[in-house]
Amino acid sequence: MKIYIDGRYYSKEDAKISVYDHGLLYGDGVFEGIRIYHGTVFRLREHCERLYRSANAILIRIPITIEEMERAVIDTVALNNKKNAYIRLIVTRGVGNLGVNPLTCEKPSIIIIVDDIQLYPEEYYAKGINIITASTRRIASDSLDPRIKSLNYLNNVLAKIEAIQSGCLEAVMLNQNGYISECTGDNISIVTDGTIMTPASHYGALNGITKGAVIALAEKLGIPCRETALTQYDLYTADECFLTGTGAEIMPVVSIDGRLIGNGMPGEITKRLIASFSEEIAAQSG
Ligand code: PXG
Repeated sequence: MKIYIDGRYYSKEDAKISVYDHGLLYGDGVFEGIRIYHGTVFRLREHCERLYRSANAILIRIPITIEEMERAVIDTVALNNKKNAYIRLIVTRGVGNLGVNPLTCEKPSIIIIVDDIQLYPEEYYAKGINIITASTRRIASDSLDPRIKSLNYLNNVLAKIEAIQSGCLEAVMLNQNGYISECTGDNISIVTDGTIMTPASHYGALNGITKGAVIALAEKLGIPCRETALTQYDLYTADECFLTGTGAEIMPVVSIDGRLIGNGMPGEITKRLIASFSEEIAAQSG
């Protein structure tokens, strides 16, 4: 395995960063998770654009251009010779003093890891998962906008622990006003009366690239789709529910807080989207 750090490649054993890096000391940095399908990087430009937007929002100036970043990702993928894998692209604030002040950090560091990923066991894609609502609220947008994909995942980690302690694989989080935002590592959507509905990102959700891909697919398939405000009642009374994310792809949800969604089986529209999504992946890579 070859890991990229600031323009050089290291083996997994030698890929190390300073303990003075503010990414470690303060979670001060941004990242992306990207998929490689059949040797092609999925939606690389979109991921890089989101990375640069996240960095800009927290005043990190990435020391290479977006084109150079794309090239670095593609080169690292080629060097690792993996056809189906996951890319973790990280930009940290860099090495500084002990002390929050980011101005002591001279240069942001760029790290690219290419490795395998499986977020959910395979059998759940056919039968769906149960989720709970976490009591941990999504961090408020005026504290740290959830559209920034930062290295600060503690809020999500706490909600994930709630999910696991309840025997679930994922938890949905509400925002400060009680509206549905997203899950700990996935966006959430429902289907009611044939319409797909998903919280708009200003309700406290990451602007998910998989969610965007699914909305585009829905349009192609002629399925109405709306980004809107959703409450727990909307989830409980939905005909179908599914999660979207780079790691998860499209995962059916069959119960929420003990309420069955639809008949407790993955819904028809969800299944159509899963089928179209895998066709799209096959087509873009073919
Ligand atoms: N919300 C959050 C909080 C996420 O972290 C998504 C939504 C889905 O966004 P994309 O753009 O991926 O469709 C994410 C993405 C992991 C892992 O290691 C998490 C994600 C992606 C890949 C791996 O848990 N989350």
